[in-house]
Amino acid sequence: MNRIVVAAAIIDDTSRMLLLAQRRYPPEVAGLWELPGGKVEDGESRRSALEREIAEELGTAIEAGEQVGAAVVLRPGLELVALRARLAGPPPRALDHTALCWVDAGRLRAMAAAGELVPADTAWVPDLLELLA
Ligand code: 523
Repeated sequence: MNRIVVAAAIIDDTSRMLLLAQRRYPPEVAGLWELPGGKVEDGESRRSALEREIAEELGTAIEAGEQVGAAVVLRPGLELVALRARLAGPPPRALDHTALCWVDAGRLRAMAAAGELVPADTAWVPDLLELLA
């Protein structure tokens, strides 16, 4: 069966900044930065799954919207999809990650070039740069 992992492109429209979260595990990607999210459970929509994951991982609320970029195949049967999102609650906290940071387009480009993003998420950098422009 095909499982979906959803990830949040949380963008502050006023400051044109994107929220990144630093992974704590597994060792292969620990220390790298990602769009936070997790697996869609049976019976959940992608948006409600993402809203639940963000509540669990960041202790805040988002409104999830349209898909950003293309789906990325993580491995056979597991696809990663990014959704645009807007913060709709208190400042996010790193409950499941090592750290959080807000980045502008220039910083995102530099982090991607330096290999500081989780590999799968680098596919979305051009789409994210467009949203931050
Ligand atoms: N990714 C990924 N990028 C990204 C996320 C949120 C997830 O590449 N922005 C990958 C990492 C894992 C898989 O998607 O291979 C599941 O991610 P996640 O964060 O749900 O990890 P776990 O630890 O919750 O997954 P399980 O332990 O397997 O439930």
